[in-house]
Amino acid sequence: MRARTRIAATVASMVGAVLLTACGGGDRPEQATTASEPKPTDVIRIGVAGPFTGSAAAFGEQIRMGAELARDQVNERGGVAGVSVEMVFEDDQGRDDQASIVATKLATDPMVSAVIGHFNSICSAAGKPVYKQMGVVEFSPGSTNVDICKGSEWTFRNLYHDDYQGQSLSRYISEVLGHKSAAIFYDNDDYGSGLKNAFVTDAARAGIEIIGEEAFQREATLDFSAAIDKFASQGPDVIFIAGLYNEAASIVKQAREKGVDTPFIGGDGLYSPDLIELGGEAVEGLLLTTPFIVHPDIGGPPAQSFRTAFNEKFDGEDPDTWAALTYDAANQLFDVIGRVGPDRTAIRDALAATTSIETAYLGVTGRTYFDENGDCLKPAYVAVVRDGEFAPAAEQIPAL
Ligand code: ABU
Repeated sequence: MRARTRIAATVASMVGAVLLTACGGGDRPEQATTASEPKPTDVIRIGVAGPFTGSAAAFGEQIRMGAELARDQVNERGGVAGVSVEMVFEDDQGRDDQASIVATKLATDPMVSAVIGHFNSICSAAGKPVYKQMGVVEFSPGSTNVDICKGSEWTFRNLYHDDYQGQSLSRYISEVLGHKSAAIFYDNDDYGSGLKNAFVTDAARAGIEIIGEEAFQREATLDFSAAIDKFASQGPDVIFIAGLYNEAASIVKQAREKGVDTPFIGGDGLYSPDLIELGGEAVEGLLLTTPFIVHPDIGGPPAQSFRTAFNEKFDGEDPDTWAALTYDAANQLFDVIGRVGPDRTAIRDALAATTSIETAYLGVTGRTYFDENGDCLKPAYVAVVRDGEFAPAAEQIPAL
């Protein structure tokens, strides 16, 4: 956890300052609708918060495109209950301090009905107290740290969490790949360390020996040669990376340049076309877990229509899983707002009431419904890099 105490204090002071200056004349913040701004019924405003710049900006770019496609499609259909949708994009840079600022900006805009975001777990965690205090839904299409939804009735996500992902990885490594030992690189933030811990816990049960762990700080270095040399001398059956694509591409490239041919497997933070662009030939054969695979062989007609529409809107570019999850989050919010209106509390209550497969929202990534924490009950898949693309692995995670 990075600077959590400092951030909590910052959030408290930022939100406090907003409330102090905002509440004098009534219940609504001071930035409430002015004559030049649309009234709440004129437009539905949704915030979208993600890493639009920084070392994880490839995720942000796909999130932006998934959100824009959903927005444009709903507006072409006449909007939500006849009201057009606009989106406000805020860049958290993949940093928790920036996420607190962005969350405050979005939550104190009374026109914002709900927020899609954040992507990085550290950012969702940093935004959570702000959204909770201001009473705005925070709907993450990417954060998987196990604690993200706990402690706030305003935070939801539409993908699995890392206890499940870590267990899925260890079961795949032991039961499908038949490996008995692993070395681990992990990003020392909420996502990387949480996923690593979940994996290590289940690896003990599965009989996988952990021969070494190497933490790294995102954006601090891209030189992993010392740890690669150490792991190479220890000879693990597999190397697991709990981090994001930028560092993962460097780790795998440097290992291959040193002649290390140990197989690599990663978590969903590696799932980006930029992993392949940066890693090139070195990442061929790499396996990873993911909440969804955007591929011609996966998903029914809704997934294929989404892919086609995305290709058409963005000059042939393919969506990744984060674009698909963002698209689903946006459309689920449109569905809810169409039923209960744009009121923040009504939206929260409607999402919280979506607790069964019968009432689930059916999107391109499957059915989204929530447990009592706002966590989503969706499966994990295994993708492999094959011929420069992500494809479903021949064997998937065995059923529990
Ligand atoms: N789950 C993908 C990486 C983003 C995060 O949870 O930090």
